[in-house]
Amino acid sequence: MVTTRRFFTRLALVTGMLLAVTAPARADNPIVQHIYTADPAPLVHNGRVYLYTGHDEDGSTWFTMKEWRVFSSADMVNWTDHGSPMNLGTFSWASKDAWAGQAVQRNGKFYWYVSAVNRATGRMAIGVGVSDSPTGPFRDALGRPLVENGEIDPSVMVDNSGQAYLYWGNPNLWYVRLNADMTSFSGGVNQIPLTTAGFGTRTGDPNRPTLYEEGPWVYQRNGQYYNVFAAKCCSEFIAYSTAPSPTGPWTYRGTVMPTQGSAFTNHPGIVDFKGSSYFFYHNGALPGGGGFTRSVAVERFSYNADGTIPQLTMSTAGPPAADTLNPYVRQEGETIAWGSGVETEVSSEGGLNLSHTNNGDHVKLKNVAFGGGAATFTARVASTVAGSSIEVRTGGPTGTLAGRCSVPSTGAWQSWTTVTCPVSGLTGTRDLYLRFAGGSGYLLNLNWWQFGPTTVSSAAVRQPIPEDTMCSTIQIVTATRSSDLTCDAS
Ligand code: FUB
Repeated sequence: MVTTRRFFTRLALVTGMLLAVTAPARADNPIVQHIYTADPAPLVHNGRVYLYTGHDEDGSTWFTMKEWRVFSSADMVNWTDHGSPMNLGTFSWASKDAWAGQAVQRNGKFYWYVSAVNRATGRMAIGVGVSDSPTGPFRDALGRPLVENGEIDPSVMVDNSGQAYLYWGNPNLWYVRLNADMTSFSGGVNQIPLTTAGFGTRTGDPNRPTLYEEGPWVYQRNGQYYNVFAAKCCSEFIAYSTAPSPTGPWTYRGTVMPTQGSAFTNHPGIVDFKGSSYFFYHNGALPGGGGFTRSVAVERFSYNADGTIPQLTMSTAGPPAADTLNPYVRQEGETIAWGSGVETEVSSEGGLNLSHTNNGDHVKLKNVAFGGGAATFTARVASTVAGSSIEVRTGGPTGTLAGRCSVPSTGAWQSWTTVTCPVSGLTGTRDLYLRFAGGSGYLLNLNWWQFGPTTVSSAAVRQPIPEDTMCSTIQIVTATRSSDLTCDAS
């Protein structure tokens, strides 16, 4: 994957897509740049949005999907990669096609309903993974499909009465009433009548008289039920219907997002978070992107006063930040608003780390709240080369230099050390760029980073300074200006 992804990045550079690759300052949508993602399913839990996606393989010429991925954010702009906590191997019965799904929390557990081919029947089935954590790992809750009728795209909803429903389908639309255990259902498999009043009128395909195609996203809001779905094929657009009950009758309400974005599918997901509503979708906006190499993106929106959804347009800017990022607590290297050239991989220290950095690659972090000012930058790094560094910049990837941390060779890509360097000019709330510099080839891995404030607050003092930091605790605590600090790993 890494090799092919890098190929696309380098190919873009030489084939005239220079602008798209090197002008990230104005583009923060799609959400994830280091892999292709599809079929977004957001879930709000404990002050974060967890984003469950599929993963289109690089260079795909079909929906070649082997795993599902999880990302999360507390501000809708900086997204942390949690890797792949569920894949086809999680389901012993599944042979291929790790397609769309949705996760929900209940009973203190997280249930992730997904589509995959049942090896025994060769048909698409719906499986359910379960975990104690929103980021997994997930295990097969049943050891067999929950339900199977050859159709796809499960959407799960627990309504205000506590009744859970699972909807899915292409070309039809189905639902079951889930039992409280979330892994069984009662009342059989029910078909929702696809009427033109309920789901709009499609022309040109006598077998598909309504606009409903696939990808239902069903939820309850202010006593009304919404079914937002991929409409018409192909290319798809996003439409929606509403109903007074979870089982209908449905009334077609129109377009949420017209056909846009160079992928012939689209797939909706909607949540409310920190006072705003957000619409997730996918497109083919990344270099090398298209119908089978898709990327998840997001827009902020407001419901109209009558509860209808306004028509939305894909953007490269994405939503404004819903919160600030605190640089004085440890932040993961794989937390990214926009990454250029970088990858992520599983870290020997747990979670993921940022990886495969070349000279000039960078990550952007948005809306970082430096407040009165930062004095130091500390990073947990690994490298097999000498002479690389992390440049701390503002205003752009080659903007104002606030500091530079030298990174030594640690002997192996997963042998970690901590480096600290002085920084200056970092005050207020601003976007931050971590740029990787050095010779040729891969430079360094970054597991986490953290700034130290100029004025040490009680909160900052409580943050432990790692033992192998080259700055001593006393140096940091007594420094009032960044120039007081000379400690560095070099
Ligand atoms: O990602 C595979 C399939 O493409 C999904 O299941 C559909 O919704 C469409 O997005």
